[in-house]
Amino acid sequence: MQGDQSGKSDGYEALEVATLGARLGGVGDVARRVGGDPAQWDVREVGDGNLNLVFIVTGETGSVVVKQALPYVRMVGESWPLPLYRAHFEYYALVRQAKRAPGVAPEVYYFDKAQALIVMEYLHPHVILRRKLIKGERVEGLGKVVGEFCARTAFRGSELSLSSPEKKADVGLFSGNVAIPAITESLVFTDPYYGAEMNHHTPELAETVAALRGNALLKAKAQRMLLKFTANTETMIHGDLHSGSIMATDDSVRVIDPEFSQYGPMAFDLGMAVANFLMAYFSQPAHRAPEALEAYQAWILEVIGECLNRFDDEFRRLWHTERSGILYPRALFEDQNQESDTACETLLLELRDDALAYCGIEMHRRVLSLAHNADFEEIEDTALRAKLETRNLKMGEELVVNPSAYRKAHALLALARAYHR
Ligand code: SR1
Ligand code: MG
Repeated sequence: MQGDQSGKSDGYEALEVATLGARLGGVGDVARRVGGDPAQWDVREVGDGNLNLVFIVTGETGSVVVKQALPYVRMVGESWPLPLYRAHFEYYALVRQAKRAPGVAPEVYYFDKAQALIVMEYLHPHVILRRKLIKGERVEGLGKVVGEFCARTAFRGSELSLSSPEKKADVGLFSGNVAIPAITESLVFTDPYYGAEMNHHTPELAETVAALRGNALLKAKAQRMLLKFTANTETMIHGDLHSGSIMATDDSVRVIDPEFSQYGPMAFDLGMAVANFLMAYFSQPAHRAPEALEAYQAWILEVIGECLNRFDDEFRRLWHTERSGILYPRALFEDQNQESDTACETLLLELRDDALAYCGIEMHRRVLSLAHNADFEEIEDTALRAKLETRNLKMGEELVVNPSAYRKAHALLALARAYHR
């Protein structure tokens, strides 16, 4: 039910630490998980993202996370209203991810549409991956889990797997989410490439930025990728798969926060994840002692290689075992005694090119547009920050303009090493 333009429904009220126990203590699913007297629950607001309220609630039996949308963009304030309905889509996405890539997204315990709130699994002792990458901590299986997550959600949310009516119905459902894709359309694809109002960048980057924005081919290519992003409803994407949307321990990886989910290009999530690994790579000289730098950067590159290879391997596996939709049907290939591997490999190459182009665009927007990332932003020495950001911007430019030159993971990793040097 939508009451006004912000999608604010009648009775919506933002949660507060002091009122959360009273408001959710009567909800059976929540009360059972947390346990004890709701008046005694320990409630902490921990939201450090750009948009929402996030609480960790602990009682006698356990802990849950409560995430509630605000009717505006938290990082900007009430001057930028944002519909509460985005919480519905995050809920729908979490439910679908649980089916399509089991065990990776947090389990949902309770959803209240009018209050735009989701109560979900408390991931512990997981921390935001970006913090671990800045600290120089390794995560076993990182590339594997992220690569497989991207492949499974891409494949199983598409008409390679879903029936045509089911897929169309879901695309119809998600098409109600207009405000969130609009953020990505401008902040990610367009704003980096001109002096948009909310942009900011490290002052020492002025010349590099002018050169980048003077590259008409780059801008045309970024807009071509935007056209694919807006027009391709290939699969349900996470939509914001950066290292702040991944939580990890030293050997467990979980993907959170799919509020930017929409039906979009199959390669988008993979490209965004790789971009964020590359930004972690380029920012390392500011975070590591020289003696630890080389080994840690080498590990990040291994993660990228693993992520790309796992995506392809898992996609191939699903192609051969779960291809039950209208696309590339067995009737055309296997049933005619013809192999379909060539078709699969051709598609994978197209996806790799798209992923690398999206990757380059994400590398640009995190340095030039509104929402920067801590990997670079926490570097206080702005001259050093600009030097490292320049490497990142230039590699991003090469990827957007010429992605097919880096289809092989080793070529991509060599490019990163070259820009680092
Ligand atoms: C106004 S929202 C800015 C950014 O935060 C989210 O995490 C997305 O990355 C979005 O682009
Ligand atoms: Mg987020």
